[in-house]
Amino acid sequence: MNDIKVIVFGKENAGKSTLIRAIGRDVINIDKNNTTVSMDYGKINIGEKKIHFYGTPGQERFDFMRDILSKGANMGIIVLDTTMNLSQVDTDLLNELKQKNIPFLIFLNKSDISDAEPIRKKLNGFPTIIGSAKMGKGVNELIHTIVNLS
Ligand SMILES: Nc1nc2c(ncn2[C@@H]2O[C@H](COP(=O)(O)OP(=O)(O)OP(=O)(O)O)[C@@H](O)[C@H]2O)c(=O)[nH]1
Ligand SMILES: [Mg+2]
Repeated sequence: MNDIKVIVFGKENAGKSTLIRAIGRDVINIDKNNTTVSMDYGKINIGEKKIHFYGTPGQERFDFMRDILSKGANMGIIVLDTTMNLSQVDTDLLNELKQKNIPFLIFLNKSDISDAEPIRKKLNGFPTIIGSAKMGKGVNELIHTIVNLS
């Protein structure tokens, strides 16, 4: 498969839009007052592969957008804000992706200002990458893991 559709999930303010900006060059963020009101989109080409990233809005009122964007997804990324504890929204997301059989990675974001290890330990058994979308840390590892999984 040469076109890979990756959906970026996570709760409000986790850093989804920032992560997509860190991944690609031609990126669209549809934001209003610094929150995503529709979607983000970014694309990277690696060899023969085109990886399309669709960022979802974190606000609950946009639940419908997540369903629309998730159609035909090959992979998911769950962005977690490691300055906060795991929330119900996060565990619901994990369970939903497991149920839908969509392979996913968890990006433990904001590790520039927080110790991500405690959350990583709690997520024992899930594939995690510690990073910082803002600093561009962990982004290459994320891309390579996606390419290897696809
Ligand atoms: N310190 C730090 N701040 C970050 C990092 N990633 C994102 N942020 C900040 O977190 C805030 C929210 O980032 P966004 O990328 O807009 O978050 P989002 O998940 O797209 O938010 P919604 O679209 O509202 O769901 C912004 O102020 C970012 O600068 C990071 O790795 N480290
Ligand atoms: Mg956003």
